[in-house]
Amino acid sequence: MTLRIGIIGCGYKGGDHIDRVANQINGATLAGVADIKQERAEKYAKKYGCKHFQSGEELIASPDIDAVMVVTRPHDTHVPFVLKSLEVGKYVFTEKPLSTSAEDCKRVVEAETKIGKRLVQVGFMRRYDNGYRQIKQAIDEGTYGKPLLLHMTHRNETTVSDYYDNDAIVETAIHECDIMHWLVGSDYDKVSCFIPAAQTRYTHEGLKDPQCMTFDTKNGIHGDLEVFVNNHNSYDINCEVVCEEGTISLTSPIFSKVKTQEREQTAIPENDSYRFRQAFDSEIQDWVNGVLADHLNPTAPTTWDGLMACVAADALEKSRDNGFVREPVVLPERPELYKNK
Ligand code: ISE
Repeated sequence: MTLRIGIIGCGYKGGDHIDRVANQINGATLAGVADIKQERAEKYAKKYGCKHFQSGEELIASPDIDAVMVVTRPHDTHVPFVLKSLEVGKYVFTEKPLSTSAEDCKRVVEAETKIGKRLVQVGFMRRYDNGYRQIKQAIDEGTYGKPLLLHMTHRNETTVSDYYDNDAIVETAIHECDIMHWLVGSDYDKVSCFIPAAQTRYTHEGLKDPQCMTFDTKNGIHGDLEVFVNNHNSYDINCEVVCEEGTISLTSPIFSKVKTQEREQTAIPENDSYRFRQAFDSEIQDWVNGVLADHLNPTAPTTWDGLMACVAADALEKSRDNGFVREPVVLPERPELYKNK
């Protein structure tokens, strides 16, 4: 069987996934697209000879679509499409964040728990990145002793103009909210967000840039994170894990280097599509394989992971607004469906 995928959202990330599904993924075909801006959907429908649906709801309800991908903006449009897909019993992949608030994510947890089967995968693609995977393996196997500290930086070259303070947390730091607890295998105890006085001149009134965050897990590991989204140099993602007997760090994919005029140069990626291409390809292939097997990979990011990240993000926002105190991260009880992963 070839899985007929429908994609809602044809913007920057949507376009990337559309090209991926149409050209890259085994066992699937791009069957339809929808976007609130009709001309964007029309463009891709023409490019790939697939159906153009007038709305996301129409795409989800169509008998020509087996499984749905939600890649819309703003991010609080994800949950309604995810819930609609669950209503008609279709598998759905949604880009991160699952939503912009934990309350909203809980509605998906409830709906999926009622069905009693995992139908949702959340787009925390970093879990599929070969670098993060090597780090996780070393931590799990205790190769360098136990992990003590994580130093993380999340830097973007520039942002879109409608990107504000909360986006630095719920759109950007949400990746670290997910990856750190996954790497060290422990839920968060407390998090904090601090705004340093020195701010880049390239930001605007609604966006503090850079921002500094901390994460402390229940098993006592401390992480610090710099979010700097107008760094005016490159897409620069770093993660260094300090263990008892060694440190492990991510490197960017580098395929060549230049030596010239007594200097050695390597390129740094300019955006996430390039930096995490291997991770994006692997996550979508994993989702497709899961849907075709009628059983999502138990290690793929779940609705619960989407909720956990949003609970941490909510606590970060609270800390930022309440004088940078360390805020507790309080999770509801984990339903059976999301245990033993
Ligand atoms: C974007 O939505 C992403 O997911 C990128 O990975 C992140 O670096 C960027 O800050 C976000 O805006």
